[in-house]
Amino acid sequence: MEEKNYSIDPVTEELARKAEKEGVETLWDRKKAMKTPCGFGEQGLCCRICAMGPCRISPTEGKGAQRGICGATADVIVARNLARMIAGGLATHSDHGRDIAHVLHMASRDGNYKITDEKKLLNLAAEWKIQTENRDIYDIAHEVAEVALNEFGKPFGALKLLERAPEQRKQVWEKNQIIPGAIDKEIVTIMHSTHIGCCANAEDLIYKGMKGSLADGWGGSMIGTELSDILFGVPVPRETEANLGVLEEDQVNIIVHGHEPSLSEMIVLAVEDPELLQLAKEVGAKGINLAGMCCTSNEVTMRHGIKIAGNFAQQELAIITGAVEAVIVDVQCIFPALAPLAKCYHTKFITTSPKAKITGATHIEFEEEKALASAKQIVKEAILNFKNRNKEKVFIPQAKSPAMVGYSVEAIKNQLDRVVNSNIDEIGTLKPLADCIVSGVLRGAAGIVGCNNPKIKHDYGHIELMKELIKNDIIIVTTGCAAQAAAKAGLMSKEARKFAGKGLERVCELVDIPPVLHMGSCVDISRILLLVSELAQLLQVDMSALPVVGAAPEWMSEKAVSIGTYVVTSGIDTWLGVVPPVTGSATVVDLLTNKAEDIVGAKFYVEPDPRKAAQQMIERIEEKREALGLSLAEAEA
Ligand code: NFS
Ligand code: SF4
Repeated sequence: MEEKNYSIDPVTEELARKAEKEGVETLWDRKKAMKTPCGFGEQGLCCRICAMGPCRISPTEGKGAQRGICGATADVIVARNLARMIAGGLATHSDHGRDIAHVLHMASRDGNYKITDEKKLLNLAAEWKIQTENRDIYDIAHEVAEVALNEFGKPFGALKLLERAPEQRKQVWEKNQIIPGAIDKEIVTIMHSTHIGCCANAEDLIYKGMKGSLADGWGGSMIGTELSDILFGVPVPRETEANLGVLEEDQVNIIVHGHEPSLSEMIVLAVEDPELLQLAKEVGAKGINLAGMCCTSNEVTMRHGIKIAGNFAQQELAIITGAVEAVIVDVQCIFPALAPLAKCYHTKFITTSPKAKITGATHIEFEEEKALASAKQIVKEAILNFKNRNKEKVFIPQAKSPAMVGYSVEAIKNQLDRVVNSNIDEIGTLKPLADCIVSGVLRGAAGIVGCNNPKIKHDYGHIELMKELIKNDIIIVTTGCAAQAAAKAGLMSKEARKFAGKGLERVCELVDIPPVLHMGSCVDISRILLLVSELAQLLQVDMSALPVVGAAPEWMSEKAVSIGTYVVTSGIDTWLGVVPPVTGSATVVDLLTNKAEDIVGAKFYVEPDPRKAAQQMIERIEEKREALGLSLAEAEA
């Protein structure tokens, strides 16, 4: 059968061929059926905000409609659409953060949800000036949860976690009046301002977008990460395996897919339940094999080493193996296509969240009040489905890669301490990392994050970019589906050191890390913000001065738009591999890819070719080094 050429990952190619043979469709088939995308939509020039429209305008051609019926210009239409994308992403991450805060609020000594990291809880309580002395740890937890929940709707004041940014950065935000207040308020303000007949100033709309995005990165997402660590543990380095080859022929295979660890953590417990393991034996399986997809996978692999089945573009392929008893999902990044697809196999597609019911799926509501019982019921469904597996349809590709995961900021510090620090006063800081960057052994760091998008060959954008950068002694931190691409490609194994330049290779050996560090899910990009913020504070500069860059080579979601915006607004230049729908406005393009640098000290670059993007990133890193007066030449290795 012909090469599909959808992906650089042979497992993906193999399963795409199987799909074709079996007459089931995948995202790539639907992408083909889509033909040419709408030019108006692609440029951001279609407005559906009121019922006088939809208005599609073509100002660049000088003929046809130049403005919307209300008179909105291209600049306004494009900026409004972009601001709404940011609000969508901000809402999604933040609602995830809020859910976790509710779980912390219900945590109890004898309940399903417990405090796992007391130290992190106490630190956060101290940061938020919550009384801790002579108090029960669960009382403290509940108050921390209340304060976190207040961050969503408090009537006055700035978001608390912004305090963690370097002074210089806070001044930039203050000067531009983009310090966000309550998280929900920022979403509402964007929705209000983008209503028909409200804000009609592109620049101002972009500022609102930037402000809102900060409420994601330093607000909802950071709350999500902090409280998840308190509840489920701060990730530490551990081994895992990645790609669909992690499925097991003779076991009940369960995939958890989606985002919030509150569900997946309970599934992790449920698959270890002796009664359920016994039931699996009774139906003829050797055991229960749990694997993950998308960010839920990142959450449970970081904390338990649960195997990574694949990333966003592979979700259908998991079902197409014919070996998956159940795909259990909660929220976000779940293809509605999984429902009809699951019916072509024996797979049970189980939705669990009231926020994400999907027609054609089996809905078993996950009730947090009786979390473990709910999780067990869901796992039982999967086990009972084992007998329906059609052996003739089963094909599990053999390929999988070993990976080290679990690099929280705390874990990175520990790792550095273990090997590099001889000075007891410096234990628990990023000083050794800063030293490596200052001396030039490491030229800089890159955060490579985001999704898969069939506009880019699957995983190609991520892997090419990562390989180019590590070859040039730039250490990589990664999250989301980019991290899973790296794990599958072997870039998170110790052997990957051989792809690194001399300086990075040496650091990897000394510190015992791979050149590409898995920092978690997309909400965990807040970890990257804190890492960069701490580095900046160590070197006593603003975040924008550091030789640090960001990239989302295969991004697709509104969440990614919000992330890209808060990363830039935090002073980190960001490369996009997919063109955002803003090209219809020269003003907006100029703001994002040029003027933003004067405003927040960083800007967007758009470069679909990962090799070219890598070159640009390397140049930018060297520019920053020079501006800081750091060594230009390669350090003596
Ligand atoms: Ni992030 Fe996670 Fe993946 Fe993209 Fe979706 S799973 S929140 S949005 S596709 S990286
Ligand atoms: Fe058209 Fe203006 Fe209504 Fe948008 S808000 S649909 S541009 S009339």
